[in-house]
Amino acid sequence: MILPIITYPNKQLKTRSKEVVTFDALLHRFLDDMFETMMSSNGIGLAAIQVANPIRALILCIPDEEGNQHKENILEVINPVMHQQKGNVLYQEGCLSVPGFYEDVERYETLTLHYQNRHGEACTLEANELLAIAIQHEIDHLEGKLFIEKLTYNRRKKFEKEYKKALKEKK
Ligand code: QAP
Ligand code: CO
Repeated sequence: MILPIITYPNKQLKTRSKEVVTFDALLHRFLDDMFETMMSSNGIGLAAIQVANPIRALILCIPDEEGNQHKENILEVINPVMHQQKGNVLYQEGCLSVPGFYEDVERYETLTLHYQNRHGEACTLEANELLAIAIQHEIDHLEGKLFIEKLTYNRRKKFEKEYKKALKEKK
């Protein structure tokens, strides 16, 4: 089932999501719905709060060199904690909850992630490149943060102006 995606400036996106404690069929169905929703919107990452569920769950499906996404490459991340963040990179980010806007954001280059999978099993992952960037972007969602909050004052002003204009034109 494709779920509606909440977009900025919806205040729900500011929610701090809660730990997942029950790894049951309901969670599995929800993760499946998140995947369908993300793929139908051409996303590479989605946090649960973006579909109005404030739980610490996110999914990622990083494209291959040709830009194709494969269901086997889906990463389901529950209750993540980042460790050993190193280096810095700039990457032009976007977000399904901020449609049509892309801007450079600084992130750590590499990190180690501790998380649980859909069965509640403890997992560890070493991430770099786009995966490391996507993990940080999605974990920010769990804290109620959007990438636009990391922009400089002037770029944020540019964003607000452009986004408001785009919203008006949609109506
Ligand atoms: C987060 O973002 C991310 O504006 C995932 O019109 C971003 O999937 C991780 C999207 C950058 C790493 C690097 C955005 C689709 C998708 C849009 C997305 C749009 C259509 C964003
Ligand atoms: Co996002």
